[in-house]
Amino acid sequence: MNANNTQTIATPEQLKSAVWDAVENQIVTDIHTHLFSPPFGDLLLWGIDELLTYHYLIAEVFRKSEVSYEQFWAMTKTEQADLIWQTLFIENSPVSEACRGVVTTLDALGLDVRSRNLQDYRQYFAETTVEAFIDTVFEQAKVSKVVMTNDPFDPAEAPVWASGDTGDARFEAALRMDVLINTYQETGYEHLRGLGYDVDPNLLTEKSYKEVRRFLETWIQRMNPKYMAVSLPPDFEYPHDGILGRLFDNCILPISREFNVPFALMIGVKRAVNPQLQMAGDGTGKADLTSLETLLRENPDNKFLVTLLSRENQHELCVIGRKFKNLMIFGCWWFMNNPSIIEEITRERIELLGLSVIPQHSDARILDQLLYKWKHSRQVIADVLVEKYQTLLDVGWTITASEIERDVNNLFGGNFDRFLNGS
Ligand code: FIX
Ligand code: ZN
Repeated sequence: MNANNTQTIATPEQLKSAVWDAVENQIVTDIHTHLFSPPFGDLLLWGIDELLTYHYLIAEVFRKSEVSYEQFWAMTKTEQADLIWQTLFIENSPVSEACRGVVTTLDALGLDVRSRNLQDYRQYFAETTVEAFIDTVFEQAKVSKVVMTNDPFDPAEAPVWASGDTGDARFEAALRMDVLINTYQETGYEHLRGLGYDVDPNLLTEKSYKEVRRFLETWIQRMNPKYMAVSLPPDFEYPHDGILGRLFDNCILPISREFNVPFALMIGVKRAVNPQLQMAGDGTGKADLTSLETLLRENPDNKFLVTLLSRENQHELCVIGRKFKNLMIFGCWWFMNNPSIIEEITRERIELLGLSVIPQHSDARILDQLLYKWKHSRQVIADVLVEKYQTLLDVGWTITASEIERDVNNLFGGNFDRFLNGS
C-alpha cells in the first residue's frame, strides 16, 4: 500500500481514478467458466475460429444470413467462422455484445482490428501454443483462477480424472450435476449402474440414496470441487415429490453439508427452445422464487451459490439475499451478461446487499473470451461503484483508496473464498 492510498479522496476525479485503478488492477477469481486445463485436450477451446463460432454468435448469424440450419451444421468450423465473420462483422457492424467481444479480444491481443483480416488473425493463433496463450490471457485479463464445469458423466473428461493429474492448478473444478439431476431416468441412472452403483430407476430406495451419495463422495474426493452445481428450468420446484426432490434431500444436500462444498443453482434456463440451433437454442424464463426461499429456509446449514437467468427475477433474488446468509448471489448469467443489464443488476445488488455479493463470473467457453468478458464487466462495475461512493462523499463521508481496494478485492475474490471456507 503506498502512502497515497490512505489519504482521503477529495474530488470526483480522484474518486473515479481510484475506483478504476482498483477495479482494473484487481486480480479476479472467475467462479464459473466452461474452460479446461490443457490435459483435457480438445475440451479447452481457444483461437479465432472458436471465438467466431461461439454459440452466442451462431444464434445471431441465422438472423442476418440466408444460410439454412442444415447448410450451417454441414459446414466445417472454418467455413462457419468465415460465414459469421462475413455476415456479422463485414456486412454489418459488430455492435451486439457477443460481436463486440470478438473485437475487444482481438484488440487486447494486439491484433490490428482495422485490417479486418481474418487470415492474419488465424496466423497469430497458428504461431502460439496453448500453454503460452493461457499465460498471455490470464496475465492480461488479470485472472488468477478459473473454475471449470466438470461433468462426471462425460467420457471425454474421465481419463483425465482417472490419471489424477489435471495439470495447471489455475483451473479448479466444479462438480456439475445436470445429468444426474435433470436426466436421471434418461441417462444418469444407466450411467451410474454402468459405473457399478446399485441404483434403481425411480430412485426410491434408501439403498439408491446411499449409492448416489457414494458416487458424489467419490467425485468430491477425485475433483476437489469448489462447489457442486446444476442448471435448472424456470419451473423448478422445491419441495419436490420426484427424482429431483429425492436427490436434493437424500443425497446432494447431506453431502454438500458434510463436505462443506456449496451447492450452486443456476435457475431459469429453458433448454432447447429451438433445437435446430443446437447449443444456441436455449432460452430463458422467469422462476417462482418461493421454491428457493423454502430451500434456503429448510436447509440453513447448507451453503448455496445462486445466479438467475431472468432479468425479472433479479430484484427478488436480492431481497431473498437479505433474508438468508447461506445464500451467495453470483454473476450476471448468459443473457444477463450485457452492459445495460450488468449495470442494473449490480446497482440493485449493491443497494440491497452492499458488498456481500460476487458481481460477476465470465462463463467463458473459449479461453480468449476472458479478455473481453472481464474487460467489459470491469468497466460497468467500476462505474456503478463510482456512483455509490460519490453519494457518500457528497454528504461528507471520507473514503481512502485502500478502502476502495479492500472492497473491490472482496467483490472479485474475497467474498467467494470466505463463503467457501467459512463454517
Ligand atoms: O449451463 C450453463 O452453465 C450455461 O452457462 C451454458 O450452458 C450456456 O451454454 C452458456 O454458455 C452461457 O453462457
Ligand atoms: Zn455456464
